[in-house]
Amino acid sequence: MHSDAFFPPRTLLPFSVLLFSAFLFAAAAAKAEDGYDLWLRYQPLEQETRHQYRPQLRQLLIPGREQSPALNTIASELVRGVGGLLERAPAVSEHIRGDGFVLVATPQSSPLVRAEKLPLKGLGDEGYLIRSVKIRGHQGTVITANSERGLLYGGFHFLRLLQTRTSIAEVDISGQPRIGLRLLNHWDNLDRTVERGYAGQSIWDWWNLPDVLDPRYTDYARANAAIGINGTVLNNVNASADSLTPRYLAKAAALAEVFRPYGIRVYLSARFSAPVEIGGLTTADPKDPEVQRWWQGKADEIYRLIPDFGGFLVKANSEGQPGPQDYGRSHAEGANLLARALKPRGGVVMWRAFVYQQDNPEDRAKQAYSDFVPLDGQFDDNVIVQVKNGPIDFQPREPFHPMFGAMAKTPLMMEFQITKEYLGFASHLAYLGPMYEEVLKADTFARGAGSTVTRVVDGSLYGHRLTGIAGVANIGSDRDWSGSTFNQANWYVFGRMAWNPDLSAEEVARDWLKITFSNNPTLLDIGLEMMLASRQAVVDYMTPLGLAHLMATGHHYGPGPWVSDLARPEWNPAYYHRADRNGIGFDRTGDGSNAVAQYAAPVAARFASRSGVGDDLLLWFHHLPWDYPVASGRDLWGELVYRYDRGVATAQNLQDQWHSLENHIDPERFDKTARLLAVQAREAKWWRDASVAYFQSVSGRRLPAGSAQPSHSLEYYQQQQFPWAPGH
Ligand code: GCV
Repeated sequence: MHSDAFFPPRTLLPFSVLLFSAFLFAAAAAKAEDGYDLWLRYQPLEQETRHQYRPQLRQLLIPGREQSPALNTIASELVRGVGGLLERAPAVSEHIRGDGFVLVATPQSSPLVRAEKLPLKGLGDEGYLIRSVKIRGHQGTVITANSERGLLYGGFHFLRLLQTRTSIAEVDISGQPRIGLRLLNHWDNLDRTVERGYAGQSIWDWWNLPDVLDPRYTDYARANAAIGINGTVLNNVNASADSLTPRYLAKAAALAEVFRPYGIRVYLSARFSAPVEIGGLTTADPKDPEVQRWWQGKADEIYRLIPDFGGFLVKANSEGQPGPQDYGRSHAEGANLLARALKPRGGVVMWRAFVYQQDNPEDRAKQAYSDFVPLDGQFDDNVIVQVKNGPIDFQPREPFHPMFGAMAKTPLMMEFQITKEYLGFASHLAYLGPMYEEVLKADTFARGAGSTVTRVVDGSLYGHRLTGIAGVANIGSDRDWSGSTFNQANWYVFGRMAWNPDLSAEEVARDWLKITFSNNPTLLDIGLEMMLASRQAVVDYMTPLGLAHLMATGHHYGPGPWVSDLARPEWNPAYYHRADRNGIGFDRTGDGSNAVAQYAAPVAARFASRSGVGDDLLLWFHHLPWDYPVASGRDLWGELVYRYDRGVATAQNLQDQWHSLENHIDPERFDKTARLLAVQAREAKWWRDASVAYFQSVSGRRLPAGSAQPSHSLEYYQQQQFPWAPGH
């Protein structure tokens, strides 16, 4: 019996097939470590650990699996996982035969679980409970939940306990996501290019869908379900209206079918002008009744094909995309148009706040707030506004976006970038956990101390039920999915923090290292040090002290702080650093653009204070003379060069640290990572040298004693061209 309407029944594989596929998997996994298996490696644990676990994992009971794709999925994953980790799959049985059983069931699907009267009440639709129990005199473990989706997440958590070598002897764990929509955003185009993608082509083979279902689609769903991701926006926010044509909707529906048993819903980026481009209308004006009817018809068509369709993501009136302002309407009027079409079927609109206009002379960092905050209260209740973590654009370090906390009546969701557009593409090691943590823990002070960004995003600050977090995916058709082993950690930490934003970057990194490599203490210590140092290193060698957007034009590969001749002011790095003979930095205090005023008073006061803001964001908010004394005791120029040097030194150290781990890592992943770290060390030096050469030419200052001259002249760096850089 299966009680969860979320998973419609379909023909199931017999269990012998599951076992056989688990065997095949184990055999395949014993081969090369090419990174394909992500956090689902299920390689044998250390012998001693295997022996400890085995008596506790003799039998697996999953009543109702024959009728339910979701339960079948859970069963197959547990057999595969336990079988691989312990080198012995548990017997799948119908009855408890002794100690060491694992019973996976809802109270509805198992009278035994029902009789335990376990506290499931507050766990909602996705939560779960894992508890050691004694049933009919036998010792075992129950994984239970209110729904099959909860069982799925409980099953994956249980596997994680084993993968991280956590005792299951007296386990009592409950888990529940803090945020409702936990989504990946793919910036994937219909021709399989990926905007800001550095890991090969799009994994969506649009051309051959729906006929060809690449097994990768299933593995993608498994990997995401394992970390709690429950939705995916399939196509780029710079959307083609063709994604909404019947041909492409059939392709999206085929993917939705694969993802459904894993609790993952499909969403689409919608192009605002679609009614004109594919609907034959002469306008896309939200107030036009024909336009409204067109979107309603489109929503009906989608729901006929994808009954659990999640909704639309929209980039409107931003970077050349069409939007409601083309018709003199507001973002709220545009969002509500789509929201009303989706509302009857429970769909949502995620309306992006990433907007800035070329004819608007206002500081770019202020524009989204200025556009959106006055609209607070005007959005329908199935609209959530999606806000990037910082006010500019996924820079290595930005302050949190001032919209967080500023719109009490509107649910806001977080948009992080997992792909490293501005942090060294796929080749540099930059573990983004510390960046996500820094933003989520930032205190907006919107309702006094403790009004963290997390509390805006999880809805608790203003009591919103619609909550969400999105990560721009770093996934492509590369064998290792993300272009490098360490990039996988960014996908992983995004999912884990989306589920529980209170997790620390460090604990997630530790789990990831154990699961990805091994439990070896040296590996864990050094691996952790590397990961935790890596993002600050990138900040140091690219954009230290709160500088931003110094990357070369368009593709954003490498340094271009000298660029100042592009048509739109805010496309030029010079717009952001404002360096001249006298000083450097963007004055966003009351004497400058006054962007600080968009933050709550205590935050505004801190950011406006030269001594209070902290050196990490100093030049984001202040324009200062080169000889300004910073907290370290150095002058600003000295500190700038010091940080560039520090970044290069850390990048070099990452290489040495990695080499010290050679005996602990399989040759394939060791070698690829070593090569990428060499690229990073070389490029860190390039970044530092080019930037120092440029700022030296502007400031006319000498390098501090002990700091090396750049290897080449400024002209040399300025002449570098990269017309074929990926992802652009
Ligand atoms: C999808 C930045 C990126 C663009 C991206 C845009 C956005 O500007 O460089 O590639 O477009 O952000 O988030 O919409």
